[in-house]
Amino acid sequence: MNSGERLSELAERIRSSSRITVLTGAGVSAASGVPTFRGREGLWNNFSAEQLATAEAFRRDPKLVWEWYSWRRELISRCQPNAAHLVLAAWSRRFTGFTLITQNVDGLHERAGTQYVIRFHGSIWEVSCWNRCASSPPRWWDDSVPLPSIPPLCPHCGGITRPGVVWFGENIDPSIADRSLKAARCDLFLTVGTSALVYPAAGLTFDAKTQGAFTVEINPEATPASGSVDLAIQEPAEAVLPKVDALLREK
Ligand code: BV8
Ligand code: ZN
Repeated sequence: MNSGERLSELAERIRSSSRITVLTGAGVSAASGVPTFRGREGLWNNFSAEQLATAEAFRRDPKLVWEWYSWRRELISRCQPNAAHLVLAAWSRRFTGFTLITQNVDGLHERAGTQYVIRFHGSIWEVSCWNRCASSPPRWWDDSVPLPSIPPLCPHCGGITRPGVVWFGENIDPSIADRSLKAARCDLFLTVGTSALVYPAAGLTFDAKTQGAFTVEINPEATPASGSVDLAIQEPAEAVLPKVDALLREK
């Protein structure tokens, strides 16, 4: 199948599906200028995941880890949602039975107006008390740029806060994991802009397939999921999604 045929196939599948679930990764924010994790300019290239995105790293050097998150927050605050975010947001409003699960913590899907985003790995715009002090909520919104101090302090106990994200070696919030597994029971599952390396998020595509969904991957590079999905579209999300949306509007 050529590219045009692949896009038409995807449009046809969307038309005939009553439950559509989309899983996104850093690639969907690449066109907005948010560095991916493993690309050439990937975030991890300068740092290793083990160095920074783990509770052990934070325990060892909270200032270093917060300097990395603060740098990302400032960068993301200057980025805008791109065409891929905007099409997915329109679909979240137009289609009933539509669920968007994102691994991204940048908040761009929400800023694009997407309804009911499942934030699988939390949000860079939320924090929680590192001491989990009794008077603080489990997590709270803090989008201050720049941060008032590094590390920022918990207003309830004066201790330090941590970013409201899921680190390597930490469990996914059980209710989020449960909602995501339920959402994988769908007619059409789209995985967009993820290297399909990080579990359990990457497992959702295979869960969807084993439960009978037609699975589609949108990613300019091949990934460990490419050989298993029913349709692989090896093009950038910000090019593919508007074209598919245009096809949907034709009929
Ligand atoms: C868990 C939040 C149970 C933070 C992230 C050993 C010890 C401990 C754990 C493990 C272990 N071995 C394996 C594990 C499990 C581990 C894991 O999977 N590790 C991997 C590296 C092997 N997972 C976990 O630890 C998870 N928890 O398993 O709990 C447990 C408990 C205790 C002990 C064991 C298990 C928690 C993982 C969550 C980590 N947090 N982020 C933060 O953001 O700072 S993960 C981080 O990477 C991102 O959130 C993202 O979700 C994830 C994957 O990255 P991608 O989004 O896919 O981005 P990437 O750069 O990789 O790829 C971008 C893609 O886009 C590319 O393919 C590119 O081609 C494409 N692209 C580029 N441009 C475009 C494009 N596509 C479309 N259009 C474009 N224009
Ligand atoms: Zn506190």
